[in-house]
Amino acid sequence: MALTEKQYEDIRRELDECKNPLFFFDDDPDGLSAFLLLYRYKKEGHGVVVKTHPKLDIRSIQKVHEYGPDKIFVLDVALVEQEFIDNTKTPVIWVDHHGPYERRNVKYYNPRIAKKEDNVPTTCMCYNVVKQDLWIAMVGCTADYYMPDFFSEFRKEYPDLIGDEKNVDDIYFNTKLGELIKAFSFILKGKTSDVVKYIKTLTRIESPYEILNQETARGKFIFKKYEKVNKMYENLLEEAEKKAGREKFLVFTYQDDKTSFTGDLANELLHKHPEKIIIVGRRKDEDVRMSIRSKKILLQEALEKSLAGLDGYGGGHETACGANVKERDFNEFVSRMKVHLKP
Ligand SMILES: [Mn+2]
Repeated sequence: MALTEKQYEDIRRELDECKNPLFFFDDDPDGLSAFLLLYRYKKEGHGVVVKTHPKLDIRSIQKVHEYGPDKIFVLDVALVEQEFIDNTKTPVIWVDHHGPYERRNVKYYNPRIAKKEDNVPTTCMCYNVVKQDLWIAMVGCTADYYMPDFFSEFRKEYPDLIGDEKNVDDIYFNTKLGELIKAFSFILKGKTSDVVKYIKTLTRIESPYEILNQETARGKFIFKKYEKVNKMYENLLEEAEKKAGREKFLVFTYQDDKTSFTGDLANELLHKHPEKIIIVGRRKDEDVRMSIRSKKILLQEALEKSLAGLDGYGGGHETACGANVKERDFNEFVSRMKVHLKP
């Protein structure tokens, strides 16, 4: 349920009662799917991917001026700075499943306010608002390892997309639906001007088969991008796999200025090595940007302790978080994590 029926109705009314909404959303499949669900229902407005991970701050005010919206929706973005809210006269509706944080003058829909350990994906909440595009809802939920209550409905309608798989982890990595998750993730990689074109195309796709079977020109457009990025991804995955040894930790870093695969890689490495703690880092400028994953071991306290006194930051969920440290501090950070997470 996550939010109450009344809250879903409120969000629906907010959507129905605006003319030109601006949607800010996180740059992962959950954020993208949440946006697609609301936008395809409303058929008006504009979407902007939030790359200033994981927060929406004053830098994005320029987008508000550019589009002149009458309502702002923020989807799956962990942090919205008070300064951002205070600097726009437009009402802000924030739907998310991180935090929660104390904010003024914003309509904040977050299941964790009522129940701290609730982690229902933003996509799932948006589906409860619009009740359409079941396949997009399933993509976003599965990408966040969440088994939604509409799963059996989905299986009935799209049996070939999930085969006989039952648990979310296997659906993610062994099925056609998993391929769609990667397509949703990979179209967000690369130059912003290109990303905008792929997102625009996705707002018009009518069925998952358009993409998977390349049935239309726009489906083909998405699929080609997926294939191209997937080649780079598979190469990195193969390299990372070589780092898996006896140790509890699997640590892999790579150098890249443009493309962040750390989240995707960490997820798949964890699927292949569920007993391990995964740290995947991308070296860029002087920083290492990391995705950290585990199946059951809680990471947040160790993360906080390991970052103490270092030039870095991090956060996220208990078994899936992100962190950023200076390259010179990386080894120290990893060895501290090993100490704090010693069984
Ligand atoms: Mn999310």
